[in-house]
Amino acid sequence: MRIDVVSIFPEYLAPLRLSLIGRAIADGALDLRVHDLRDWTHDRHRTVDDTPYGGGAGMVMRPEPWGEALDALLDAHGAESAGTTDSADGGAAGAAGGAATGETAGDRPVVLVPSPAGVPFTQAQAAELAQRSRLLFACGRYEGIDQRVVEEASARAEVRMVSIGDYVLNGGEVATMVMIEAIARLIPGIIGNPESLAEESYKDGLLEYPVYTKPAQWRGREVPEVLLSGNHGAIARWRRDRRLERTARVRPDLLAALEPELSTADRAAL
Ligand code: 6GU
Repeated sequence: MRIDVVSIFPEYLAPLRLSLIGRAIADGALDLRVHDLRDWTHDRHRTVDDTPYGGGAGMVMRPEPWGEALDALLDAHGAESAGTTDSADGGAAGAAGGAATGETAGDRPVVLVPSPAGVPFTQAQAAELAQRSRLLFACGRYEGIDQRVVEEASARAEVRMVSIGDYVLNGGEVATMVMIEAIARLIPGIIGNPESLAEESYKDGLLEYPVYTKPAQWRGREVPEVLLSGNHGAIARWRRDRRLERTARVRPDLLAALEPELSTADRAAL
């Protein structure tokens, strides 16, 4: 998979090169290219914003640099020569990534525009995006990017405004990191243990059960006895009950959605 990120703070994305995602990038499984929006400006001050038409507080991102960035990154021929901040490895990794990901007409690039005004980003969306060959994150400041950019990009890509939660961030960069981490770990071969993907919260709409490790006694606190019993059926039932109980307590909205599918044993736990 190839992921482009366009931002006026490209350094913000540096932590993505650490840990599991960092290894995926180093291994060539993920081709991450971070670009500075100002590379597509032409004035002396590298201006990217201006005051909003119609008045109001704050600034709005001007459409021209965004238009040029999308031209360079979404156009098949312009992509390799675009102003990447990762020029050391970007070109070579990109050529390999494009061939390996086998981009087709039925797999249009997805342009994600992080915004508190977007549709909520979910695990289901992360799983769907992990199947794509090309993603582009357009990080704007929260007052937003001129809406015509979204309209124009829609001709060449699937454009989605996405929010990571009901709070306001200063810009799209941190939200982009959240989404890239959620998506990248679902790309086959990227996470170490596929079983930990299968078991985790949200996959089936329930939150995860509490976990314990050695020592069996710590500061006078015991590990729940059933976990030491070796009775796999009892352990599975205990874990499911804890998941139900926890979901009911902290996320009643999630539990309500599952209510019709619960078994008699599930209902007994609540
Ligand atoms: Cl995706 N962007 C910004 N700027 N703020 C947010 C957000 C995104 N999601 C929640 N708040």
